[in-house]
Amino acid sequence: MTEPTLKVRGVEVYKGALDGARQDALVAALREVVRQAPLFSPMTPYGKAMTVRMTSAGRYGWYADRKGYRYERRHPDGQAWPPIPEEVLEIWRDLVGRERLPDCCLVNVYRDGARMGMHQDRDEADFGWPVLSVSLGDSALFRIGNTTRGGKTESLWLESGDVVVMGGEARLVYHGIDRIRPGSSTLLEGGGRINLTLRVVD
Ligand code: MD3
Ligand code: FE
Repeated sequence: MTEPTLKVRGVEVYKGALDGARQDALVAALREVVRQAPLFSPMTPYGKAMTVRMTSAGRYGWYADRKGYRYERRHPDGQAWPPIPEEVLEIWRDLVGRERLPDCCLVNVYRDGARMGMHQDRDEADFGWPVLSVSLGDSALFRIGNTTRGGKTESLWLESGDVVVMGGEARLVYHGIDRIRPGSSTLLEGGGRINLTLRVVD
């Protein structure tokens, strides 16, 4: 296991953790995930569609509609979620360990002005396990707040190939994506950003 490049409020950032070849391999594996489990725009409880498009791999997928946020065993089309690609699990084993593997790999796709408002990740049973995030494609302005809503925040740019681990004190901090910098990466044909978040669900 390697050392983080920087630590912001307990959030561990591994800059450039994935070289170009590994990023390309991830994109190819994710293309297959999206073929089996097409992207959709979850609805917020307020009845507005999220600007980020999503799908999942693993035993559970994250889902949202007017009834709320939750993990589901099946894609909204009815099929089980595809398995988490081996290339993705390898990143978790390197930085988190082999004791437990993630149950869910949420795939977030950001295109044309998509963003994600400040929120906590608290739909999981055990906050003792960290969340791991992988950034691919265009750079994103990531905002880190506090364990309660409001207060001062800190922002940092996440670039393609960066990996972030949120464990311990950082696991329940509010966070969000303010904006994407179009044209900042050539990884994805047609531009945009993909973020993977790996979570232990139950
Ligand atoms: C800090 N995704 O899917 S990843 C999410 O870039 C989510 O798509 C963002 O927030 C994205 O829930 C941010 C970085 C991240 C992920 C999970 C966290 C930061 C976190 C959980 C706890 C604290
Ligand atoms: Fe989150």
